[in-house]
Amino acid sequence: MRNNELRAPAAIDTDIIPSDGEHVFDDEARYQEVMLRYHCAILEMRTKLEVLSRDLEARYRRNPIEFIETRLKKPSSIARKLQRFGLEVTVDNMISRLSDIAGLRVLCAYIDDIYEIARMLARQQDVNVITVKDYIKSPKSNGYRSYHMIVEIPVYFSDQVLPVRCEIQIRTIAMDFWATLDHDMQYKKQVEDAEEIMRELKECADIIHNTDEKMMRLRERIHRIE
Ligand code: 0O2
Repeated sequence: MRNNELRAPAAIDTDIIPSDGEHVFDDEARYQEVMLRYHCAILEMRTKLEVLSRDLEARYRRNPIEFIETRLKKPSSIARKLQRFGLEVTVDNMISRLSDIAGLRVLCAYIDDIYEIARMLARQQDVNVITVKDYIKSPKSNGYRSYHMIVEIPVYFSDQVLPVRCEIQIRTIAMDFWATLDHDMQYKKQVEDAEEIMRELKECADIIHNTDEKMMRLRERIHRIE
């Protein structure tokens, strides 16, 4: 039988709330409590996406969502971002200044699926779209492409309803393939041929985008055939 004293409350379940071994915030208990809100927002948002996916599959026998990945930002990464903004590392600053503590990544096969999913989410009454960054229409100079939405949703707890923000990144599988390698490159220090690698990465980003567009057009042609 389990001893009650050994049973960790849900709010400090390390399987849920990420930790990188050090206490970054003075008020650890409050940090844990707030992180649980973001965790719950991810659960709700993920369910919304899964409902869309099931519904579209049932109606049109086509599923625009291939995968959904979720993550809670690590404390060290939260601290780095707050410091980059010249802010003190506090739970209040984290809540008021960061919108990407709770993150969801939606991977689609085709570019038009990205916009369809984004439109369907934005239409939902309880989804308040705060900002949109369309790095597909306006890619970053390094070639990064993805559709980013910051949304706020109400999360229903036992004693209160709280609005919680999440960042949703929607991209094609091919864009994600590129972004993963680019992300690895960003964390490498002192790479000898960094400029050359970045030039080649940019080249690959453009090839990937052309292929994404071509695949979308081919799919339209194939599906037009009776
Ligand atoms: P991580 O480790 O993925 O969480 P803001 O959040 O509004 O203060 P920011 O950070 O410029 O400003 O927002 P933006 O542009 O929407 O980018 C947020 C996230 O998009 C990043 O999170 C990355 O996940 C991803 N991203 C943006 N630009 C690039 C890029 O050039 N390459 C790759 N691979 N990913 C990118 P974090 O917090 O930087 O990192």
